[in-house]
Amino acid sequence: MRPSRSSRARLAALLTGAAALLLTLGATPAQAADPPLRDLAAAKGKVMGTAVTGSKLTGTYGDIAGREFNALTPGNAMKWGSVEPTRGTFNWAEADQIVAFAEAHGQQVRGHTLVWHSQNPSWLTNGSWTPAQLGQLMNDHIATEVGRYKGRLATWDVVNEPFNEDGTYRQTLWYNGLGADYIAQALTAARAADPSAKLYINDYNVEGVNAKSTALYNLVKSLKERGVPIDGVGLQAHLILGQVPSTLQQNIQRFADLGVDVAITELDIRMQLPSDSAKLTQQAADYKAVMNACLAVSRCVGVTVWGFTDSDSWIPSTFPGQGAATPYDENYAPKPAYRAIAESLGGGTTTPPPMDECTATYSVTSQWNTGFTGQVRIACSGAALSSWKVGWTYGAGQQLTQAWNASCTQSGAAVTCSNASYNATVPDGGSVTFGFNGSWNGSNPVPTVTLG
Ligand code: G2I
Repeated sequence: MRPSRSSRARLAALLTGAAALLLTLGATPAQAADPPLRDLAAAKGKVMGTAVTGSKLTGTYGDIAGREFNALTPGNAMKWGSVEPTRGTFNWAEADQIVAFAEAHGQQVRGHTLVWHSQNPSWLTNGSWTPAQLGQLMNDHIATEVGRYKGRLATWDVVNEPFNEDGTYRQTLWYNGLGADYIAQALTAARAADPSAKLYINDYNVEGVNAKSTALYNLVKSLKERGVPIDGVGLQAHLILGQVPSTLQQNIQRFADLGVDVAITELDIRMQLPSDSAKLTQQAADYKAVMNACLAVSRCVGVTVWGFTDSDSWIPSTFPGQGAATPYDENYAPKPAYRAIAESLGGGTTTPPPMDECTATYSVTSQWNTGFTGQVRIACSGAALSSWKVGWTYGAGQQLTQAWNASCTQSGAAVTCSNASYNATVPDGGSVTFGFNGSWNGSNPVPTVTLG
């Protein structure tokens, strides 16, 4: 995602007389509100993502997932055991739902994960396969799943967790059957199935410089030398309170220097329960340290949290007695960690979170020789719209050629877009996104958008 600029249009006209009176009386102080994390991140050209559970994407959970994040990772929905529980019988429902939600909210999707030792269907793990059969199964799985979402997913975690802690290869179904080259084969198959997706290897305990991350480093180096398609490494970052590795930024940098992107893919920071204010303060500092390490390296594309709320975290069931690992508590109240993330992204200076406004955010989603695709997202929080109109002025001669989900006209440099008949309403906590193609020449700066 390219940087975007957000313009906040306070829709005073939407306030009822009573609410306006309250504001004047100061009972509900009008405060400048911080933009959501996704706008702060987009302005820095970074991804701020979250893992999600498809069945929960309604109500407050859906509102926050759509409002605060510009990327989603299905927490479980795309794993082999989820999509093909019985050989040849596919269940794409949750994965499709998450991709549709992301597209409706102008979010990237990180596909997770194709080749792993865990959460595989029992027909696969209990089967007895020759190496040729196993290779075929892996290739077919990748072709089917990556092919299904071709052109729609930004990224795939192609191979997950290939290493032991000492840097040797993990003895998995794949390694035992195909040897270490299963990794190159999987990446090659994924590239063939979707040439536009960024292909990653993802692992945990590889955040600092250590034996495991060095093994990953050596693998990526050799894959690059061999010309195997590898675009990035995912550092999961399932961290323990107070234990952000001091070599995190150095480690990110050494991968970047190999010519690959780096993403923090599964950040959470767990603590012994119950939480208290000292622990939450430490956690905020830890979140900020991770954000800052990524922000300091241009090839670190961004950070994804492994669940944004403590009510949707894998920690308590896996580490009994531990939890509170995410930026929102179980009741969706932002914790100090949320504020720390916002601050690291240049926000977090005001309180409380957005209460009475709708905002329009312009971003360029892809760009080539003379053309580009862009989108505008209109999001409301504490307010709502029954129709909308946005405008901007192009500063470098850009010319719209086509728009969808809005009717747009351009006169000289001035563009005006208004809602289509079917997306006039932007509910409180909801958003509408429309897209367009345009041409550009020389430069393609992001204009300031006005709403209202
Ligand atoms: O284990 C934490 C993460 C480590 N890196 C790879 C990730 O894919 C992994 O995610 C977790 C999910 O967050 C959990 O939700 O992977 C776990 C499995 O290794 C997931 O747990 C499983 C439970 O084990 C199942 O009992 C449950 O049916 O979640 C399933 C769906 O809720």
